[in-house]
Amino acid sequence: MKMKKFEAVTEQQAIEMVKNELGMDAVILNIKKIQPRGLFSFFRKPRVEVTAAYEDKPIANKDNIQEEKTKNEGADFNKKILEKSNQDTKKIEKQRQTINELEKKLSDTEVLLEQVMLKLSVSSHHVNSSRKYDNAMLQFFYEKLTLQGVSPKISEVLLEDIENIEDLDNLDINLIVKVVYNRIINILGEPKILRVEKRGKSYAKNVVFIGPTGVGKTTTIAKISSQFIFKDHLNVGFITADTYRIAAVEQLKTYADILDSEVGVVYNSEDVVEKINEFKVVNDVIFIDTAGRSHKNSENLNELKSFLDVIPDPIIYLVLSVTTKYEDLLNIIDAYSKIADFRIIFTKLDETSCLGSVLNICYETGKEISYATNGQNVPDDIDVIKPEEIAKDLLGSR
Ligand SMILES: Nc1nc2c(ncn2[C@@H]2O[C@H](COP(=O)(O)OP(=O)(O)O)[C@@H](O)[C@H]2O)c(=O)[nH]1
Ligand SMILES: [Mg+2]
Repeated sequence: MKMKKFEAVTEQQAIEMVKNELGMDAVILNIKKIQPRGLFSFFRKPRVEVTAAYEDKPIANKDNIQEEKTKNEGADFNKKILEKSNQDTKKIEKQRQTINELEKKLSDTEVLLEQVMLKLSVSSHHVNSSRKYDNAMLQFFYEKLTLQGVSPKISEVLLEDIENIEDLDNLDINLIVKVVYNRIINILGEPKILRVEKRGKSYAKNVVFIGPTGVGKTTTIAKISSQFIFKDHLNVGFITADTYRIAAVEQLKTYADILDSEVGVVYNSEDVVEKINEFKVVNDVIFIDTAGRSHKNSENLNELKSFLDVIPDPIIYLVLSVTTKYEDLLNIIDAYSKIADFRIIFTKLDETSCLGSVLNICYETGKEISYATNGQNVPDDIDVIKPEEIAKDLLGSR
């Protein structure tokens, strides 16, 4: 509490002043008359002094009161706005929550729908086909894999881990995909790419390409060698033993010209040894092209064997087109296995959407895989085989 004195001519005026300045809550403590004193006091009227007490807060006169009122009203307004905005925020939050819940429900429904669709397609799938599995999911994957050219036997191998799971009917599709995917990757193994380092004088790596006619041996040599020349800045020499077709020699010469490299043409085993000795002095790697040989012609294959036998430490690639029938591919690999130890390059992946035979071959022959070509463009249409991509292809998720 504070006290303040007000002086006025009349008591009423003084109280009026108190009210104006201190507000209606001010308490009048004392009222007294003050007689004028000193010189000329006779001419002055007596005054009234009012002592008032008030709460210790900013002194309020009429203006202050109005100001206070406005302030209060403003505060009220702000408060209301704040309340409203709080309410609005709460409302928005609630709406957002509802939307989130709806979205979640929707995506759950989508997943559910996908599963139902899958189940439906599964059940419609084997109406006309002979069933391998009682379980619809397993049957679905079995058909999917065999449709991609994976042999029935290997499709069963891929699914055997899942088949042994107890609660098969409630199995999550993603789990099946994961298990099969990993199995495919394991069967395909790590691709074996060609590594060439810049060597000392008089040593070059000898890389030989063998395989049936027209599979893409010469084109693939051009693709791989371009990488060594342009990317690794290695010296590359070419030797061709494909003298059966004039065009074949010309084809390699054309690529060698573009790549600014030398080509040697050889007709027999002695020639090739001589050429290698000549080329190894200046080159880091020598690519040796051979004539296409039918796997059914054992005489031709034996000739090729004699040729391969004289090449020092050869790295041999058997080039196979994925467009060749799977049984033929197995026979080709079998026949060539008798004359050489090789890695496999698959060509013409762009010409098929069934890569099952790649997996079949890896499983059945245990041969290492390396590159895959997917078009006629030199040097671009080649890459190291990517087991993950083949697995995705086979599972139909690419
Ligand atoms: N579509 C496609 N064609 C290819 C591929 N690789 C090579 N070819 C083509 O297959 C044909 C035969 O290729 P070539 O290298 O002469 O086969 P080679 O007889 O085994 O030496 C040529 O027309 C090539 O352009 C490929 O990955 N995809
Ligand atoms: Mg050729």
